[in-house]
Amino acid sequence: MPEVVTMGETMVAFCPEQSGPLRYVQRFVKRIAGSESNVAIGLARLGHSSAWVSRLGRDELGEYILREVRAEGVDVSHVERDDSAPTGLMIKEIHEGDETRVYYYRKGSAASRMSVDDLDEGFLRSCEFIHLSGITPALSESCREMTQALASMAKANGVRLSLDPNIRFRLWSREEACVTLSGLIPYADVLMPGIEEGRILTGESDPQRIVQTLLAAGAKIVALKLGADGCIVADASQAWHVLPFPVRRVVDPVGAGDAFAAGFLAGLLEGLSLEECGRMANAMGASAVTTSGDYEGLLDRDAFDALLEGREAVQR
Ligand code: KDG
Repeated sequence: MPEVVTMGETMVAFCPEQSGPLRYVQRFVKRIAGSESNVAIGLARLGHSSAWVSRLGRDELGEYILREVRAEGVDVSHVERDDSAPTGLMIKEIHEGDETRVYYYRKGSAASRMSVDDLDEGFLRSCEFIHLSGITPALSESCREMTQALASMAKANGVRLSLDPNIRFRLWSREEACVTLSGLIPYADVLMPGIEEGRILTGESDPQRIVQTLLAAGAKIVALKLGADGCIVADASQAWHVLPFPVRRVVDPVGAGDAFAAGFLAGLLEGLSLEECGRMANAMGASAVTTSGDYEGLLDRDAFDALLEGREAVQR
């Protein structure tokens, strides 16, 4: 059985080969994009077993996603196919200074039709962690109900819940996000917000106060991502500011949060201290931003251990 099960939508992403308005772009690179499958892939790179649960259309794009995630060593045996709804799609547009805009074509997608009927309790109770992001409850009413039911199911079965708020304003309002995500925080054994999300969820601006407020709201462990400043990791009895791993050049920051989550969960699975989990998370986040694509830059275990130990990776 997988150690970690993640659940959420993965789309096909068309990424332009040139910058400027899409109307003038001729060529695109086809990739996959989905926060939860990124986390599952990150864990697999680090040698942990993971599964990704979702719905895809019974279409070629769905076939492509399934193939890619499976090829990364993730269990996709619980991905359902939908005969009457398509696989979600997103198209990126690159502007001056590498600013990226995203256009979603995911309303009514197969994944947005996930519901409590997609929760296979027998499968979900056998893992150590269930990882969710705040993207899933923002997809539809049935997805929102499903995430709440999943959080209760995890608690009832003694499975630890990991939650990345991943607030996407394209999908819901600040108010809707706050209400729904605040309802999930008491179920979170691990909560991994970015600093801006921490501000939104708590109304506080100081990082230490954000962490304390989220712990008081019921999260057991908080890992607050501070970008270039590393992270703060804390539980009821300890708090650490963990310094970042230096990055020479940021090529593509998308996916860094998912890599961070994979590193942190891997550390917990390996029984490491919170501080060491934060270090692993920072190192994974740093490796994700060095290449384009959400997860392509993630290191394999040998190279990752070499990075952690400050030595050169062996060239094979
Ligand atoms: O974390 C990165 C993913 O979230 C991204 O690849 C897909 O933006 C995305 C979304 O909203 O699902």
